Amino acid sequence: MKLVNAIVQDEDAGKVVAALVAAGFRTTRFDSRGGFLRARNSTILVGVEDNRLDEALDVIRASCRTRKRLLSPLTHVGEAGEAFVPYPVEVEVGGATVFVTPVEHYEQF
Ligand code: 2BA
Ligand code: 2BA
Repeated sequence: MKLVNAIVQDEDAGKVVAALVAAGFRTTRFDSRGGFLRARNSTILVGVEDNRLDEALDVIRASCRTRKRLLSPLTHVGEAGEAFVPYPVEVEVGGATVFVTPVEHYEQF
């Protein structure tokens, strides 16, 4: 079994979860926040059998898209110790950042 940790943009998270559930996967969604943009994103956990891992990743891939975001000069103001960026910087936020780890033990009780 593998545990998929997928960090996706908030705009795509509902679609990702719905597509995974429709394909028969079980999921858990957390609200999260990226360290760089400080914007909300979502982290989706999917415990999958090894033989369905690629299918799960395909479903995630099909439900997300990359977007450009502006890192505003004001984003970091007011937080002690943070660097101040004096002009807007455009960054491309990926559709999903995915970590796959082996599951040593799985149990439901
Ligand atoms: P954030 O940390 O808010 O990053 C948003 C986007 O800003 C990133 O998109 C990237 O394009 C840019 N960025 C991040 N750190 C940067 C830096 N030090 N210098 C220049 N540009 C930078 P993505 O790479 O697609 O990441 C989207 C979100 O996925 C991230 O939001 C973070 O929440 C998560 N993420 C990405 N890589 C990660 C990692 N290695 N570990 C944990 N979370 C990660
Ligand atoms: P939910 O996804 O909201 O699922 C709640 C309960 O609904 C499940 O309880 C299960 O009894 C049923 N259920 C879920 N998906 C189903 C499906 N495709 N067909 C039939 N019944 C289904 P639990 O299995 O005890 O799971 C409780 C919560 O634990 C889940 O909430 C989910 O947040 C998490 N979870 C369970 N298995 C997971 C996995 N493989 N990966 C990620 N999260 C999981």
